[in-house]
Amino acid sequence: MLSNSIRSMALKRAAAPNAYRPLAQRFRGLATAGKIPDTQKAIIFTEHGGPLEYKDIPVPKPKPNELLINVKASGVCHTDLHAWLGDWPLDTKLATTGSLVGGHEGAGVVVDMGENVKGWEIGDYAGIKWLNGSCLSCEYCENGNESNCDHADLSGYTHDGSFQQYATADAVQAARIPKDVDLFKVAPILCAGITVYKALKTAGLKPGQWVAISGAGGGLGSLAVQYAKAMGLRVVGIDGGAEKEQAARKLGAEAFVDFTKTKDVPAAVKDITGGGPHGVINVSVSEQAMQQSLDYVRKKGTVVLVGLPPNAKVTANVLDTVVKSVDIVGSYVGNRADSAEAIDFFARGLIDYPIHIAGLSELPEIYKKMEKGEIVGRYVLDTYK
Ligand code: 8ID
Ligand code: ZN
Repeated sequence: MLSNSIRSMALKRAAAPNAYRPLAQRFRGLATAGKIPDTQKAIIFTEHGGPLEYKDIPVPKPKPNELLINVKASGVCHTDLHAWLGDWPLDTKLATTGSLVGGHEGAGVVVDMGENVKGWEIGDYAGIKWLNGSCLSCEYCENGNESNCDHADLSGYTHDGSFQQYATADAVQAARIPKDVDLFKVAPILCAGITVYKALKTAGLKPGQWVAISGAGGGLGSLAVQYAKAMGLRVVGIDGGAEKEQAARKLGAEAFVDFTKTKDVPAAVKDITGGGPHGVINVSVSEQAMQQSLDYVRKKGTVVLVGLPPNAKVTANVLDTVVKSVDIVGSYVGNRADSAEAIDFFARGLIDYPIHIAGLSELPEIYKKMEKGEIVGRYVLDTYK
């Protein structure tokens, strides 16, 4: 049962944030090119919303530009649930090959690489991010906006991802992970951390200003609270339920608004922040929550849209937007520099948040909990369980 296998490591490492290292990681981190098996365990599906099969599949071969990474740990992002359900109007790998391995928060060890790879060694720690690779020569890539590349290859979406023991990643985009960090705790940084770090930078806030994190108790939200705190911001968290409130406050939220109990969320947020937060990071999967953020943001403030509820729209009242002079912007993961910076915040011990470790085979149960909004923080899968 899932509940028996959860080992919540939340907030136990305050004094020595990266000292904890699972035993399993220490012993399994020794794979070398000579010992790569032909097959491996993976979670694979062949139709959207169809069976998530835990089974043996071939270990992929790296292309000339790719690393082969022995994945130890993979976070489970709500995007993986969207990919499995197929609820975005963007084709997944199912359209081309008929199967998909999800996952894009994979942390592991480099065990092999293609002949064109430079600057990586066997045994390095590497991360699989949402942006697996991009063309590197279009206008967007040239300007450091690789996630906007028309040819972006996406882990767990157009490229088999990290819900398997061995996964490939373009060596240029793969994240460099320092050797002294816990691979289970760093895994969620590879999407959730990078994304919220970039979103906070996009909001352009100054230390001492208020930021609202809408969806503060979830995977991205928990990390957003910690990054915001590390940046010297004052945080009001918005989410539902006592457990999420407790977690958000423990992570650094100065105030919390429970959307399940509060009749007028915008009024409550404005009241707490003395006229509205200077910035809003929308990481909920709720169109309504995003719409509300346009009401409560402070004059001259910035609303950042990050969460991706299917088919959602927000409507901006032109007069309000002009007279309040509000910025409404989208933010989509981050580039290589954002990734390195977000990992660096973590490696310096500034970021800690609740993770729950489960086995790879338990993914279907995790998706059920995620759909119901029951997860506080992030699930991280042990690919060897
Ligand atoms: O680059 C990007 N833009 C990017 C990157 C990664 C993820 C976008 N995402 C998207 C995901 O695809 C997903 O749509 O961000 C969204 C959130 O991902 P997540 O943090 O992995 O999901 P979660 O752990 O399920 O957390 C969502 C939280 O939102 C709360 C839930 O209670 C949960 O804690 N929430 C909901 I649903 N309705 C809310 C509301 N009305 C709400 N919180 C406040 N008000
Ligand atoms: Zn993600």
